[in-house]
Amino acid sequence: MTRVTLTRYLIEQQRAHNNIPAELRLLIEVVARACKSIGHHVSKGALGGVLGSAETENIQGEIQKKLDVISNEIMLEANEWGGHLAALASEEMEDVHPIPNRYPRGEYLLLLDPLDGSSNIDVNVSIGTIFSVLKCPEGMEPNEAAFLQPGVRQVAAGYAIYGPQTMLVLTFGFGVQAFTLDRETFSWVLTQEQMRIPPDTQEFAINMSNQRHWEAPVQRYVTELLAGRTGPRGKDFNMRWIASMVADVHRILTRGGIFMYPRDAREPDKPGKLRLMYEANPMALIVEEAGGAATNGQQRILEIPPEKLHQRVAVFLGSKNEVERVTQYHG
Ligand code: P6P
Repeated sequence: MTRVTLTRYLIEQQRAHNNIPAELRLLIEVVARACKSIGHHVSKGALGGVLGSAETENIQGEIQKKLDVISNEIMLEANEWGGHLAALASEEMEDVHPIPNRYPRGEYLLLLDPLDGSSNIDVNVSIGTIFSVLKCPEGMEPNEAAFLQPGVRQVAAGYAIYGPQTMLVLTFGFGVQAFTLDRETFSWVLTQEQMRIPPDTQEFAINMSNQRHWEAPVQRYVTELLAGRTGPRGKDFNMRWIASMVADVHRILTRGGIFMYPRDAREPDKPGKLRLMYEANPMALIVEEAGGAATNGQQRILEIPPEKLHQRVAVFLGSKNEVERVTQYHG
């Protein structure tokens, strides 16, 4: 079987569909190369002195892991000089990071969770990098306001997962492709052309320890799943919770399922834990492009008008019929 590398895939897609302009191709190749470098640092573990806390805090007031800081730095350095970006935003930085004046600026905006699932770094569980690409509005300065576009405006989205295999999953709005890192040639090789999520599932993902804090529709939905074959759903369900969104979403893309991180009563003024711009939106685009659904319990995540760069959102995503059911319960 001919091995199609990421570069060849992008060039052939542009030739066939004219949907990946040169600057966007450069952006994806630069981000994909940076993900290889992040994965390399992650895999060193204790040998690389990269485990543990950096003793610094991010915008969310969370203690940063050394690898959070390293991953963010790798992405900044990789994307500064190419002339494809107007600015970059990251979970690890409070403010938008404009491309320095010494470099040419392009028309794209890149949003990143450089290393998602940090609580899993020190215990060697899969983690990942999530990215979202928008276009900077014509004639607009690349400040925070330029980033505040709904998820439907994304021109590309993807993630890398650093697990037993290192994989890159991408969408440009024409289906979902997966690439596996060939560690001998250090190339991304196309291994899945059109990932699809089955509309039904028997597997759900939620942090059950928060059950007493959930709102009624989520209580009802999960209680029905737990009732199994003799309950209203008439079938048994299995549960998985990796606590790395990238790993949970990758499992759902691979074999179906529903992922939920609802708002809860612990912090009623917080709409959820996950971030809209660089976690929920990219994952929602990928899931919808694979035939799944993604809502905040009330509406499509991709249609939520952003108000703040780091705003949070409730997330229900995965197998279409399950997401529609739990969303209907919220109605
Ligand atoms: P909890 C990781 O910190 C993360 O942002 C997501 O990747 C993951 O789905 C979620 O938080 C896990 O949250 O509360 O179960 O630790």
